Amino acid sequence: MITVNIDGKDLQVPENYTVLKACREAGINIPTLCFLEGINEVGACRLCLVEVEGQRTLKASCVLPTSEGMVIKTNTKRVRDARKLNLELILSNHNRECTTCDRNHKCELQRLAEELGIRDIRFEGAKTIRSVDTSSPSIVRDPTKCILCGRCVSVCEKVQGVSVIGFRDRGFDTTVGPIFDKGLAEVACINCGQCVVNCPVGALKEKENIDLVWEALDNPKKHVVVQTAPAVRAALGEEFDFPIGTRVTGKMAAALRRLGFDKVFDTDFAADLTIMEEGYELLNRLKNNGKLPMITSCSPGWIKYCEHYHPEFLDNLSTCKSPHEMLGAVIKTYYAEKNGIDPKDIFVVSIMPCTAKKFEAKREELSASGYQDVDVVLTTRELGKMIKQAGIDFMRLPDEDFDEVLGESTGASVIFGVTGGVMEAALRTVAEVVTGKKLEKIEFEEVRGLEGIKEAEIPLGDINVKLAVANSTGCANALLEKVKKGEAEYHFIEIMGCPGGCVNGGGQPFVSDLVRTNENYILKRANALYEEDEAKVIRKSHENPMIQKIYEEYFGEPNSHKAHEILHTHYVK
Ligand code: HC1
Ligand code: SF4
Repeated sequence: MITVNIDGKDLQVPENYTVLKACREAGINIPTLCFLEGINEVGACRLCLVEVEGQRTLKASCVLPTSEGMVIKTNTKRVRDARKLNLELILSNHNRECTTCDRNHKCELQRLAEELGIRDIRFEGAKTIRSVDTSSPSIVRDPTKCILCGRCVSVCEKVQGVSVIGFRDRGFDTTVGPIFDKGLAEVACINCGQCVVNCPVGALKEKENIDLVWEALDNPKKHVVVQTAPAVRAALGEEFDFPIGTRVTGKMAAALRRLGFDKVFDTDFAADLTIMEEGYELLNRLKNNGKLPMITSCSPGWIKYCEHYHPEFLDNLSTCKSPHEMLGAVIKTYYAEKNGIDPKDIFVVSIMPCTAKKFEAKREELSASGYQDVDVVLTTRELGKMIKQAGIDFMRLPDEDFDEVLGESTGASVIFGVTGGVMEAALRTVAEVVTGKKLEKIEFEEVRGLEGIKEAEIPLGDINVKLAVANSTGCANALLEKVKKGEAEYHFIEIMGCPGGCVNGGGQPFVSDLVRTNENYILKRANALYEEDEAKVIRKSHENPMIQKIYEEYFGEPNSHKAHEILHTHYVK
């Protein structure tokens, strides 16, 4: 530990701390725009300036290491003026249409302009003119709002291992985007949206599809069915100022009913169905020398990453469709037949924490009934907007349940939304199927936690099953490289495209860098899902009575011919 003096007070900090980290620990909110801990520490925005005794110039605190006896001043006139000047310079080349911006009230630039007391911009001049990139099915990029902080570039490269966006041109003409001015759809972007949730301003957002849903709801000929992903319930409350980690499952169901959906179903039901199909697929592969390791296939960002960057592993992917696609397919086949509704008149809306699901829903191969399994995907953020547009007072809604039959789910399915959850849910079922005995403990702590890669070995009958779990495509890459080189061997791997799993998906509510400093928002959302699991009476997928019913009435058994036709898919090399 070393001692530094910040604004007249001594503070003990570990030797590897930056001045920014030390100041924040001292309870001082230094403004930052480009800073993302461990990901983008570049000192580009020059807002975190501080005065250091003995130094002539002001220093960017985010890249300045602390040293013994350092004397730091964070609130002098010189510091305040310099920060204000730098912010004005950023604002002078920014499209300041705040009232119509997607990030109005959720913008880190807007908040800092207010906090630093900006009233005039002294340097109005020419602005960088670039067109908005709407080529992607998932993400819209507006360079007129970009402040060149580099957060998206670093996340795409360092966390996701994708690197399809970077700095282009020089000086005043510098912009961020794919090379040669290409659109995002023209490069190997995996649509994960991690660039979006890490953008401090409105330069990146999801492709909004709210109007398509209002149109369907207003069309009396359409039977409009909605489903919600596990992770949405752990974060939707943030859009309505609930503390991070508040579970709003019941209010969400109530809000969806008031928006006018004919049925409110739960993707969790299909997560249970996935466990049945994927669990038996794993057992088949283990028994019959099938392709191993088997790798989960729920995360469309990960699937696209695999198709582009690791096609040699495509045969390792489970052939299961992702749960929301399974549910869409079940709605337009089983549910349509049972209720005498023509699938062409059914409109399925999925509420997802994910931007890649927008791309996934458009994949032609996902159309078991002859029509797309899912018609429109909205993100958690978009659902928040719809609820506000409808004037629903979310805070005061009662808790309601999902609709029967496709709304019934278990604790196993809800943890799909956090890294390790699919693996744990699968183990709860596979272990009981293999041994024929009830598990004494159904929690598999080995696969819990937010580390990028987790490994475990679990005895299942005669074999010790070797497992690995990776979250973020960057970690998936590291894991797969080890497998390729023969340095590691597994039977079953879970991969989720986003760090932490779906709770931190590209469609989830924005969490500013400042809030992240004080709260582990990913862990809080994850814990909300574990709490919901614990609160459930039934916590294993194969014990879901509605899952048993759908096999009895329709699919026969897991991996049957019919199940394959409706619930499984293939991949593009
Ligand atoms: Fe996910 Fe999934 S868990 S992929 O993370 O398998 O998006 O939440 O809906 O489909 O169930 C996302 C979440 C989600 C699917 C399920
Ligand atoms: Fe990179 Fe993901 Fe953004 Fe595409 S969506 S640019 S892959 S971070």
